Amino acid sequence: MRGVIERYRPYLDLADTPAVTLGEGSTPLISWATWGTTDIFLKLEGTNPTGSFKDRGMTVAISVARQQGAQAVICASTGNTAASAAAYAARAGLPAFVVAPRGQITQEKMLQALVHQATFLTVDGNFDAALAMVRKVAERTSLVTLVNSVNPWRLRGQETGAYEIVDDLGRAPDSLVLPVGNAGNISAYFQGFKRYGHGVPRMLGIQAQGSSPLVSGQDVENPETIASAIRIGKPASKHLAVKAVAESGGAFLAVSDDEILDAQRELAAGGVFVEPASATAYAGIKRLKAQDMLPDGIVAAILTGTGLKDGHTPLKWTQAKTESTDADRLEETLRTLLNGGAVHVAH
Ligand code: AN7
Repeated sequence: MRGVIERYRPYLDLADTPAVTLGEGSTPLISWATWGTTDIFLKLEGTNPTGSFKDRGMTVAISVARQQGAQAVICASTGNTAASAAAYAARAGLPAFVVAPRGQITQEKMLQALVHQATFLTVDGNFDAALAMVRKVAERTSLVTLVNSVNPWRLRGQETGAYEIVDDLGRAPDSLVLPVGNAGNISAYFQGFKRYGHGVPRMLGIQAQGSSPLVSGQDVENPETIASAIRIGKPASKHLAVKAVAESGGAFLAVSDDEILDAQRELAAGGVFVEPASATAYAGIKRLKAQDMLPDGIVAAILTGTGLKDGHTPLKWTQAKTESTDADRLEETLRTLLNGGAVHVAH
């Protein structure tokens, strides 16, 4: 497949818009575990071209922007939107401007924006302040097109994740679990399942405790969490997300940073390395399991971004053996670890 526009064009209402694509989408949906009457599936969105789910929306938003004659694109970002906007703008031959909260996005995401030649700016404030600023500027001038998820084409593109899950399973899952920051993705999936047919899952939105306005029902002035991608206190699409959860009989849930790190570690121990924001979804599943509240049937979790997006945070729980070795010491190490019961198997 050649990207989500070519795969799903009739569902996107794009008619003849030429696709600006990097071959996004068609990501793996893997069977992870069966616990009692619950089957857990994971959708690995980190396999998208820039390493996150944002590419699904960005291919559509930037294709439309280019067709409409945009001169440049702009976004605020906790990192992944910036990386994706920079790459797709580069592919389209358009200048990109990205505004990030100073010191609050990972170096890897900043580097992605820079290597694709975006103009990278920071604000002394959080993501919410950055988004308010770029929205104001995009309203004032027609020089730039806003490609945050308040641009409806972004959500249309992100609907394709739902289409793919239905194509893979032959129907919608019974429950869908996603990390929630600015609340665009949960809204897009809900819209997507409705548009594609074959059922709508219970939508379960997981937030980080220090950054959980949809759980408390109140905007958060100073959001805090180790999951920098979802450090967002005033979600732009909260009205859509609240509707998605209410209409589908779902819920919002908050998990602590410790639960997020523990979920990241457990996924990695099973071969799946995701960034902390994505581990938040799995932390939600673990919490429900621990409380014996895991729904029956198929539960699919959207793992939104690759672990390589944040190489620093896992240092909190990884251990490197730094001393040098030789054949004798290596053999001794193997004997100790494999016979001594020191090896932990995750499942
Ligand atoms: C890995 O890049 O908001 O609820 O500016 O990067 O649709 O916001 C990223 C969000 C989940 C939350 N997982 O999705 C940005 C940005 C990862 C993310 C989310 C983000 P939304």
